[in-house]
Amino acid sequence: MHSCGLYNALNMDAKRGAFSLVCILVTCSVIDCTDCPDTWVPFEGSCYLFGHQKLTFVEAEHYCNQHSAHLVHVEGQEENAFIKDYLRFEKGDMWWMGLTDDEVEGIWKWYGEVEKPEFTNWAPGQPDNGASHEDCAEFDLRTHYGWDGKWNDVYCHALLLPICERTGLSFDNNGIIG
Ligand SMILES: [Ca+2]
Ligand SMILES: [Ca+2]
Repeated sequence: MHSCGLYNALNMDAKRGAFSLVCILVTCSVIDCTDCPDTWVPFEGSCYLFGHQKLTFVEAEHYCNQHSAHLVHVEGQEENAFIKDYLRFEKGDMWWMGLTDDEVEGIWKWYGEVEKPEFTNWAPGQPDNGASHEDCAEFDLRTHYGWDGKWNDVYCHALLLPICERTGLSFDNNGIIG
């Protein structure tokens, strides 16, 4: 899918799809665009795959690796908002991101990275390391909690849906820039 940032904003309002042609005609010449494989969603230079098979955290990371990706690393407010908005139109209310405190309790890190995350969006009272055993983070849209996609730690062997992220190809008026 060849698209760009404004496309995504429009996309959310239109429940996806209807504005893609508008984007290609109007905005791709003025805003940098991201090229993604089919079924992947572009946003700000990355491509996202919202999986439909429930997996454990490790299985989900492996699933993403098989697609040349990793479980999503949320680098800031805008990326977080993009994902939350997208999930409102998806079936499923618990989705993995690549964040874990499996190595050292209470020290959350993006899987495979050394640095601690600069941005987080935990739900009220989370992470709570429930039953002393919750070491993997998810977007939680369960209505009875009312967290509206905020982050929660859960048992890593829970079966949740994966969100994969990989680098996209960016374009400007002259073609590929990265
Ligand atoms: Ca924990
Ligand atoms: Ca929790």
